[in-house]
Amino acid sequence: MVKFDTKLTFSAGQSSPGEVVATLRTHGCCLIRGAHDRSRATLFRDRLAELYAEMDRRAAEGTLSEDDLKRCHRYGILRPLEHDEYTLADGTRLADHMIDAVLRTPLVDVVRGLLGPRVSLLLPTTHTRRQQATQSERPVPFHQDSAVMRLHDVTVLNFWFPLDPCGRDAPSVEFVPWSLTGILPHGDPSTQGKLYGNLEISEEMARAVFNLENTWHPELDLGDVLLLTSRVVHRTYTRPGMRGQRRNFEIRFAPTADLPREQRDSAIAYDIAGAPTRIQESGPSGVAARHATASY
Ligand SMILES: O=C(O)CCC(=O)C(=O)O
Repeated sequence: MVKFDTKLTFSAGQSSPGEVVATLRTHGCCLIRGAHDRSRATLFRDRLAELYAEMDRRAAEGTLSEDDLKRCHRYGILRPLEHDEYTLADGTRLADHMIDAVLRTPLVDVVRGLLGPRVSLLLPTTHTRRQQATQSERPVPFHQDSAVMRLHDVTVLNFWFPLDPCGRDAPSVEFVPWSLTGILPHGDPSTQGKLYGNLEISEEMARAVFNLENTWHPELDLGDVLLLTSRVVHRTYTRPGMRGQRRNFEIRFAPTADLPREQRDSAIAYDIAGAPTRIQESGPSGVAARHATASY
């Protein structure tokens, strides 16, 4: 673990996009410290706390819609891109904060370097998440995002922003830090009935292929961002004795031209050759962007 910490950790402003992209190509994941405004992250986190409390209250009293129960509550997920009314006190939409955290910061250079100048923001897998050490639903098991999204031949880049300190007292993310070229067998029959059973790479399979002594699970704080590509094997990092909760948001981009028609039509396309601009003709907007596709 220690050797990966050095290799895979960058500091904002002290590393070139080229170095980050090269690391992603080899290892499928890395961490950039200090790449997200901490005070805005705190505001975002506090607003999320209210929204999660509201979702829990409505789930408990039985007034949450079937759709929200199925797609959000049991996964600990909220979808700000489907809710224009989710705003910070100053009126900023949570969705805009998430998008700007990548497209209006130097992180956009990494997107361009890895994916090219025409990219799409994938709505179904751009969301917030809550993991609590004590939650009743199990945490996310080993998987590859490519398999979950059924985008085996498309490179998707996920920016995962922690909004609580995590990795010591609260769950974080654990990686087998190698960029693979293929998709491992998944969908463990023994866990089919369980949450995430369809995407799970079994522990047995992971052990047969990798040395799991060498996973990477950095401790994270507000201001950090994890970057991961879609074939890297990863899961929620939990350990006995953890007591805390972690909120985060994650936002995913793919090269527009590589997306199959269906995903392209339900994504938001950007031209990032220069200053990022949204390509208006393509994709849904605001609350209209409602998706029935599988969550995870
Ligand atoms: O947030 C987590 O605990 C796991 C996230 C994950 O596996 C993913 O975003 O693909």
